[in-house]
Amino acid sequence: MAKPNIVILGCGFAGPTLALILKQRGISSTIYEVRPESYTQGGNIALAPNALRVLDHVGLYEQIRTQGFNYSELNFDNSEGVCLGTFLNGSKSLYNYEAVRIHRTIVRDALRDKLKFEGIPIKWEKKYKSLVEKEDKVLVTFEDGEEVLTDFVIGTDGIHSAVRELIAPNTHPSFSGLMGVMGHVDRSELTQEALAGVQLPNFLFGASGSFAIMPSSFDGSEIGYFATIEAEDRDRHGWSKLESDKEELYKMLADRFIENKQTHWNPLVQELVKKTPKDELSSWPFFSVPHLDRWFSSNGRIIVIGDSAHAIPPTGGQGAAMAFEDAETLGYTLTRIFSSNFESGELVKTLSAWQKHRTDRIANVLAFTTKNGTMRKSSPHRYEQVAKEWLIWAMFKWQGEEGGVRWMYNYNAEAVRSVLP
Ligand SMILES: Cc1cc2nc3c(=O)[nH]c(=O)nc-3n(C[C@H](O)[C@H](O)[C@H](O)COP(=O)(O)OP(=O)(O)OC[C@H]3O[C@@H](n4cnc5c(N)ncnc54)[C@H](O)[C@@H]3O)c2cc1C
Ligand SMILES: *[C@@H]1O[C@H](CO)[C@@H](O)[C@H](O)[C@H]1NC(C)=O
Ligand SMILES: *[C@H]1O[C@H](CO)[C@@H](O)[C@H](O)[C@H]1NC(C)=O
Ligand SMILES: CC(=O)N[C@H]1CO[C@H](CO)[C@@H](O)[C@@H]1O
Repeated sequence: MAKPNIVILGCGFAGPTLALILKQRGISSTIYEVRPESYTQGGNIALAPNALRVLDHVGLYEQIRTQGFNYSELNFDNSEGVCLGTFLNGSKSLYNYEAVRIHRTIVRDALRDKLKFEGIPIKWEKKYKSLVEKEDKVLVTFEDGEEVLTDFVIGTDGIHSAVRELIAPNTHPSFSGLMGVMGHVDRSELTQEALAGVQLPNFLFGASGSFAIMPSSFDGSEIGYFATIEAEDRDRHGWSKLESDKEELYKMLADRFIENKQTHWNPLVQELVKKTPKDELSSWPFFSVPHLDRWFSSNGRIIVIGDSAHAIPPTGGQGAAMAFEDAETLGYTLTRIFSSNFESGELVKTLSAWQKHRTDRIANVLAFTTKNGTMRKSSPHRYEQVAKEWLIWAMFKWQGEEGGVRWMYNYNAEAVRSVLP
């Protein structure tokens, strides 16, 4: 077979990871990204042990480890700061990794630097106009007129994926009714009294929303937070307008976490909101993507992974992890497909085996994250709040600190090899 050639559309988390796994196995690819190289997106991201395992496999864990805040125990409190339980989000002894809270841009830049180091080309501000399947190839035409004939096109173009439209038309993402608002404050700005009231990192639940407080720098000097609140749906223009309207984002926080009649929030939450540099607030509406029966086109030459194939609600901190795992497993699958003894008639069967391996796992992760998602919503009645607190408490008593998530954090993408024909 001629030298394999793969086009990857999207340079977020899944795209670069796939390119690096392929490169380790001698398979070259090119990444095309619609945004300019200078575009940045703020906010922090939680990397669970299963996300870190993939980053380790592409040689980036050691570097990332020292640039984010590592921790094992996450505390759950009510709004007053009364502890309801603790949960192990990571653990060196159980899962081989602690959890890491880190700036999104650090992870993104580490991936991009590694691509450059490995000589993997990234072409910025490239939007495709059409993808046409031609027997065992795909012809990609870009808006600037460039044409590329390739063996595979992999759509890693995120939640509003255009590539998904070709595989499963009219599968538009829908707004879940919840959004996140994120900010951070320097630890030195906060009073000792407020800091003493809450054990960090902490996930606080109250009747007006939930508020996660997590240090986000290696030495813990930066205290980030992530508020989850209910919101009205908007169109894409409305969401990007809100993202740049920092006064409005601030007001959303202040109404719920400072001057809320329903809930009294402990001093740390109130101080964090009051002392946030407003221009650094960011927002994230939670969308879900309808279930796709197939992640690839009928002849198997166009494939989607990551947020374009599925969107995981943010409640379990697993969205990026699933994108990383998809990328690593697809890397091994394509390696198998390009191996010398591969029968080309087996392509769809091989991709189906890979997809089943992934969808089975994602179904389990979704079950975990959505059950917990309903807890994050605000509760209009006091008794519901009490029930919610009791529920969280009972869950910890029953399951213990480990919380029955060993299967989620100990996953190793190399396992896909044993299911491929
Ligand atoms: C603010 C925020 C906070 C988050 N926090 C967490 C968290 O704490 N933990 C967690 O696990 N997950 C979190 N997530 C989710 C996580 O970021 C996503 O699940 C993950 O980034 C998905 O990776 P991806 O590569 O599939 O898509 P993305 O990272 O979205 O990358 C898609 C890329 O494709 C590009 N693109 C789009 N269209 C095209 C096109 N037509 N052609 C070429 N390129 C295109 C985009 O510009 C983008 O660069 C968060 C998301 C957001 C927005
Ligand atoms: C976690 O952070 C501490 C410093 O806060 C550091 O001493 C330790 O080595 C880190 N552990 C890992 C696994 O990075
Ligand atoms: C830790 O657990 C909480 C609750 O399940 C979740 O929201 C958070 O994102 C998790 N963090 C990681 C790194 O998995
Ligand atoms: C039902 C379910 O999946 N519950 C999980 C919710 O989150 C807690 C802590 O994060 C876990 O311990 C539970 O297993």
